[in-house]
Amino acid sequence: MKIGVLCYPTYGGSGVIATELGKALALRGHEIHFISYSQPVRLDMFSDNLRYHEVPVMDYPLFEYIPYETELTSKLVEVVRFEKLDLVHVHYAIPHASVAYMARQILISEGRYVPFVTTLHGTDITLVGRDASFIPVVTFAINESDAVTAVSQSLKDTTLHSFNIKKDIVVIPNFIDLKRFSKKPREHFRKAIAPLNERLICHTSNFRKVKRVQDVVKVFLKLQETIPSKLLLIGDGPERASIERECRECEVAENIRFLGKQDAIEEILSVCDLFILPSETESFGLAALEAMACQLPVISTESGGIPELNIHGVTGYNCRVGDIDDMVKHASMILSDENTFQNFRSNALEQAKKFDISIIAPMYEKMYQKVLELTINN
Ligand code: GMT
Repeated sequence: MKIGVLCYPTYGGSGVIATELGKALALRGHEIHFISYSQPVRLDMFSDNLRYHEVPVMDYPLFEYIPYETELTSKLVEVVRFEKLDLVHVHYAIPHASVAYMARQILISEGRYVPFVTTLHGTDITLVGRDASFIPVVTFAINESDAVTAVSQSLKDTTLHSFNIKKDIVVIPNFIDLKRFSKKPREHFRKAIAPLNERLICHTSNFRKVKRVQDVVKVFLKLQETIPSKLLLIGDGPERASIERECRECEVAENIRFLGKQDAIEEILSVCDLFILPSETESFGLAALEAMACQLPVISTESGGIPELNIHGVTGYNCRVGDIDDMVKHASMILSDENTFQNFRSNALEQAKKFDISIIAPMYEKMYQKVLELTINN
């Protein structure tokens, strides 16, 4: 199949999933065309089956706000025409679903129908999409999609609850490449960070408010009173500067490290002992899955789709949003007994295996085939 992919190219989970899926499908023989305003960060491998088309973004004095949607639509139409794409897969509804709809209409006027699949990722529904100003366009574009997927049952339920959706939504969970994300022997690295064999606590995110990174620090500060530990914070974003400033002023500042954006996250996860994800909302929690694949138990919240991934009492614990004491209590339960800790570690890996890309990529393939069959039969 020849598939066009619209996604955000940045470090966000939806861009990562879009790119990794595209790479996997290219390896399975499909021709994948990414269309975005800059090269997706995970598009790091060469293959004749992988192409990237940059959307030119015109800066003109009249445009106080750049008409990106119009430029993206034009680019998509151009790529479909020239590359003869069979289908378009859009990741993150805003604005990609309405862009794909517009492109489909333009192509219909030329006598060809190019179907599009919309994958809902989370904040396009839970935060941004529910804003009243977006509702008519998001609802229409979801309903007009040839197929719709959501990355968790929870996100599907929220979408059906928040919008007037007539289209069937299929749950296809996020995935991981276990060949890349696995615990690597990096003892020298661990010794350098934790010379006294302290426990290493870890968090990865885009440091947006919804991630509640300040809760990670609060949990760590309490936990380290009884369990010698260090905290590694990976990623960057709007909340980082203020949280980093506060951490510099605390007594154990030397035990908290801000590592910024990292490409080889699996190398860092490999030396850690526990992952904390205290998000306010989280449709899936891809960062937690990456950690679990590297054998880290997870302390997270019970919000959104997290409980579908992190099994309470088995791979970690899910606590109420903001319940620091409960998170500390459960983190201590996991870390203070070696047998318990090793059980949680192996349970985390077993659970992560269910989300291997080799299991999930064929689900998308099947969905594309179904959509194409319906298109031909209509
Ligand atoms: O986590 C973010 O804020 C980024 C956002 C995105 O779309 O890039 O992530 C969402 O999609 C990820 C991939 O499907 C999910 O793993 C995240 O749970 C989801 N984030 C939220 O729902 C807050």
